[in-house]
Amino acid sequence: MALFRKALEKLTKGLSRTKDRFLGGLRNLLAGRKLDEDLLDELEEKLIEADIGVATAMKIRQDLQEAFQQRRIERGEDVLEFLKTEMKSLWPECDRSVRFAPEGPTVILVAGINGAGKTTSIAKLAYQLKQQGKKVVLAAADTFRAAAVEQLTIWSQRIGVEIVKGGGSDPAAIVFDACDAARARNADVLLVDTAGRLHTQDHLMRELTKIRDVVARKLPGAPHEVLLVLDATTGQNAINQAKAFLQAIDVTGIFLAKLDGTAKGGIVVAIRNEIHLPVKFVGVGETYEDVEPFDPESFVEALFA
Ligand SMILES: Nc1nc2c(ncn2[C@@H]2O[C@H](COP(=O)(O)OP(=O)(O)OP(=O)(O)O)[C@@H](O)[C@H]2O)c(=O)[nH]1
Ligand SMILES: [Mg+2]
Repeated sequence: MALFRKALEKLTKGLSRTKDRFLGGLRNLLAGRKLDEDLLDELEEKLIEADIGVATAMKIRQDLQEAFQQRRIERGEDVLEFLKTEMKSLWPECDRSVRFAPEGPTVILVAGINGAGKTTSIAKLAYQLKQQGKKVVLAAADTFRAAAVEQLTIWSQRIGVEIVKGGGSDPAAIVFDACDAARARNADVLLVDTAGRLHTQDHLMRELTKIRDVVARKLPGAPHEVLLVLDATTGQNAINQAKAFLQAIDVTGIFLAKLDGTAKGGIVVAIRNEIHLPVKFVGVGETYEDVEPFDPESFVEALFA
């Protein structure tokens, strides 16, 4: 319970701008009002502004109207509780845990466009897994930018995990070696950093699938997870990016980075309704400790706190 409270506090702090701009506003908007068409219009608009997505905002509006007609809610003040319950119900019990290999190294491929937060998110996962007593190896397969390998190396030193980097520029070759290294060193998890930008998007997707094919040949059942890192501050754009990656590779979950930097936490709802993939982790800051497993209950509470 203490842990839950800590996570909630951190997320609430992270979402503080959301609270100020979006939901803090809602509380004022609702106080002392009767739930009429005007208020419904205003509410729908606020939901859309918060990145919840047009279709979902319309659905929530309809449900509110119905609840009002059936006299289940009457006053503006009741709306907040209604919204909380409605949003929490969007995430029925679903498996958000990491899929580990039954034996041998688990491979987690991390993808996303440049600047989304891949390398930082890898550091967060590496730290968390290490805290859980797991042996972690990193693969520096983003060879497009020279600084990328350096950045991952610094994280590996700070956290105290091994890193495999290659002299050459072929990411598939580095991943090939990293799989061998992970097995030879009895690692539990191999985290693979990938490029976010290549000459064209087509290049990027082809390189990703090539990396996936290499790990699939090297280790049974790999990759066990393909986490797509999305930048929460890019709003609906993140949804479009996700769709492009989904066409190229079997993404198994979302790592939603920079949730602390957006006034629009509603993007989590849009991800749920538009790309149907579980958000497994959320990033709430720039250090390796700033990561939380996504928990709908605490997320919705934080959103409306
Ligand atoms: N506030 C905040 N900043 C973050 C978070 N995650 C990443 N960042 C910042 O976002 C910027 C980009 O992060 P990177 O991890 O380098 O992103 P990347 O996807 O690896 O970028 P490329 O390697 O260029 O493709 C850095 O300044 C990070 O500190 C987060 O959860 N919250
Ligand atoms: Mg990077």
